Amino acid sequence: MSRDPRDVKEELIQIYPKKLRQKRSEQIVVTEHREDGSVPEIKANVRSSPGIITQRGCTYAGCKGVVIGPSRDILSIVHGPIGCSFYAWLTRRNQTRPHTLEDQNFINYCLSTDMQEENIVFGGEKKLKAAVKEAFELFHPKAIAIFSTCPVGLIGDDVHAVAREMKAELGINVFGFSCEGYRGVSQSAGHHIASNGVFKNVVGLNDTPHDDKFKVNMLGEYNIGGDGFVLEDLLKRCGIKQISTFSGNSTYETMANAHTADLNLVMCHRSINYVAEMMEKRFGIPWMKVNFIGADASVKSLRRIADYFEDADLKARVEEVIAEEMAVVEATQSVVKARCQGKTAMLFVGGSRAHHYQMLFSDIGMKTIAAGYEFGHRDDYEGRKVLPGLKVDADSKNIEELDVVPDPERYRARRTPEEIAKLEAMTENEFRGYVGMMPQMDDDVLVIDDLSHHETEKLLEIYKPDIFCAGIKEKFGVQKMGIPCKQLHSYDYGGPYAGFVGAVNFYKDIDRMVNMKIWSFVTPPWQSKATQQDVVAAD
Ligand code: CFM
Repeated sequence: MSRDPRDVKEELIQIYPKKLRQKRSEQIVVTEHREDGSVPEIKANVRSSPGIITQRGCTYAGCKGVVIGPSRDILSIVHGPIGCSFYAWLTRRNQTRPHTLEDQNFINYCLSTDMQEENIVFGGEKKLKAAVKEAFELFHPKAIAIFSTCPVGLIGDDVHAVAREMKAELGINVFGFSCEGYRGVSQSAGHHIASNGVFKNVVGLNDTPHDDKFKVNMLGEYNIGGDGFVLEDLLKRCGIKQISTFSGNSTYETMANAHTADLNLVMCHRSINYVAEMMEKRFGIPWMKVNFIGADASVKSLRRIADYFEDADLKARVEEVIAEEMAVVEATQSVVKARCQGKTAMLFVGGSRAHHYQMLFSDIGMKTIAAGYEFGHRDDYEGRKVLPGLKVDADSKNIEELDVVPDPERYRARRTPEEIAKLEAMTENEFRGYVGMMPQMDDDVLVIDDLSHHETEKLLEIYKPDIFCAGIKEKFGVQKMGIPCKQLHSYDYGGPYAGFVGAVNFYKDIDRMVNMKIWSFVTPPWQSKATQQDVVAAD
């Protein structure tokens, strides 16, 4: 593992044709902290090249699957061929918990217009209208969301016109998303489109006030494997009221009511920073980057929330909760750390977790030796300070930028500019800011955007890490190379991994994986001395 990462970089890309090699070379950097505080520039959020096996998903997946899907009582109808709906059906482990058995919960359903060739030729709007009406009669939801798949954009069906018509006719909220799979370079475009849609069509519609003293929204927490449940419980114990979550374990009404909170907590910056910014402009609610992945990170985040509210009782309660939780965490952490210290991990996932989960590994003494996002942007790698200098390319121009102005009745600046400046200084620029992945990494580590399958195999061959973190598409290829693969999207069957409870779960799961002897007992068939012919001869 003493190889110079710069040489490894060259080795990863040497097989590519010249033009692709040049492009990939800008998407792979070696970390360093420069004297002026900057980190190397990385090319990100650009198209994957044809012929490359990427980890990425499509824009529809980001809109329907990621941001809107986890909300349990917004009825989702996918306008498109049945496959688009079927393959997104219950594949993300976003959990939800209705309060009563009577409460609406549509998460288990798979609704699609099942477009056929005839609809592609003659248009699918009639079929969509019929589907919306049928769904309404069956389920009587408060809101119906319509998601466009690739063919919808190609043939020009106007899902927004259908949504408007149905809204007027049925008297419920119906809204559409132009989130065709090809609309952006990855699922990241879908996050933006979903954020715009939920902001335009839902947020601000429910003015029910709450007299709780400390009111927050949790943005970018999707309750994968029950993470959201852990955080809800944690905030509740601290005496903090969580008005809404975008969008794990959420309902339509909680999101409509989100503007009554006094602070937005941003967990996943990539998927939801749009909503945070728009809510600040329209309602005057500032946002703060938090990270509840990792025990130390959770402690820091809780203290920052308490600092924001500047309340002695809250601060005391937060410290009590931290002390209780850390006592439990430390017991497991020290045992696991002794067994995992010095082991190595690679993380290639999404647009957020490849950063956050490094904290959990460092809690148990493990080193991250390579990391990258599938679809992160430069600000997720280098920090939001690069935003003003970002060039908007043709693909990004495809996505609507909403012109948001203060709401004449609902805008209320929660903090003065002076208070905001003070908070920015207190939170190491993570109040209305995000420092990104690279500044928090060691020097001389490879950071790779949109990792390809070829590069994955090369990395594993060269570094032989103790664990590789990615998703289901990579898992079995990696494990066939004798390296355990932890899915950081679905958590395999595990989790929750958020907060203190989650940290303990993660330590134990990783300990089991990196210290498991099973791989050394298995001789894969291609390494076995017995050839196919021997087997046949023995028969
Ligand atoms: Fe945010 Fe996510 Fe992620 Fe994401 Fe995702 Fe996910 Fe992810 Mo899979 S919203 S960017 S689009 S933290 S589904 S819950 S695990 S790729 S790193």
